[in-house]
Amino acid sequence: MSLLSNFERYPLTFGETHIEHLPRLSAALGGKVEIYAKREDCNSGLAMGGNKLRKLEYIVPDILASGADTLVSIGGVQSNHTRMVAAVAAKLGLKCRLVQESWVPHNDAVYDRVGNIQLSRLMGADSRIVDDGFDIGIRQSWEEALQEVKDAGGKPYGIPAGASMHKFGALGYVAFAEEVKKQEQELGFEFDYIVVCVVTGSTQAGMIVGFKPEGRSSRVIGIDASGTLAQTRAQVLEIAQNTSKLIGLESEITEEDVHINPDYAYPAYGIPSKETNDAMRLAAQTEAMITDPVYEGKSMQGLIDLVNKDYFPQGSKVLYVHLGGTPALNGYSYIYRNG
Ligand code: 5PA
Repeated sequence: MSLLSNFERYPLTFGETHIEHLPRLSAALGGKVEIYAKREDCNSGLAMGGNKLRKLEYIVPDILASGADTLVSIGGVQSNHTRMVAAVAAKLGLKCRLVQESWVPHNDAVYDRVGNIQLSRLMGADSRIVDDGFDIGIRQSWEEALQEVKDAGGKPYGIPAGASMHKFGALGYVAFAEEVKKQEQELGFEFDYIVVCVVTGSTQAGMIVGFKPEGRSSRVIGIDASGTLAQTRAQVLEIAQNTSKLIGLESEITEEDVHINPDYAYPAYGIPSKETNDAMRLAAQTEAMITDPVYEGKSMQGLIDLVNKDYFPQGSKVLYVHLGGTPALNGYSYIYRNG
């Protein structure tokens, strides 16, 4: 029986996402492991989809029950999450107020006009840029935006950064783990490791909870892209523990269930290193799989480096989870002007 049978889900995605074998990338890394990708980046027709829609599917019933007329959320200028909140607002016929903080010290001339923020504006969101720097926690600018909506006579519904510190924020990735287990039965094998990017935490936290009954939580390798490891780790643990209580899981989530590798977040959140860019090029040139410089490029870099370092035993089957995020590439056009 599903761990989530007591929770309502409002469908925003196409359904199960594809698991794709990546033979050319596996061969380019020496054929030591078999790499597969679960394509969360292709999960919906809503504004190019991505991981946030899986999370929001379990939040929408609460939004509808609240009677709110305005969704209020927060992220960086090129936030994928705020794009997805704008998409859900458009789809439900609600208003949307977005706080876009200046999380990334990046100066591409059109950074605040293309990619995610452009799509959010196109979907009618009231998107306002503020000066505050990077922080994954609950933010004052978000609380002020909620108050502004109230002062103007509206009824806001707040969704924190990455939907992570929302009580239902991790349920979507508990469902993801259940989906992987079902697909493993169809494929006839189990993945030895799952590699996933982590920043605000509810994606990995949901997976940790979903794989806990089989004792597989620590096989979910989070690749940190936040550059603030202690805060991200603490947030993942807190979300996983709260979610496991919420769904009534018997065994408790502990530190040992949380595996996060901090080695690839340099030089800073939102800024790719040379190795990030090389990893993005390799995935693009072997498998036509496009990753972004903020999130998936860093987890791809981590995957590649861990294979090169023989972290995974020979013959392992490794599932790379592609969480979306490619629209942000447009904000980094100078870096990739020659490919
Ligand atoms: C994001 C997050 P978590 O925040 O759930 O840990 O997920 C990390 C992540 N990949 C991985 C992509 C494409 C992401 O967009 N994005 C945030 C955003 O504002 O877009 C929440 C930071």
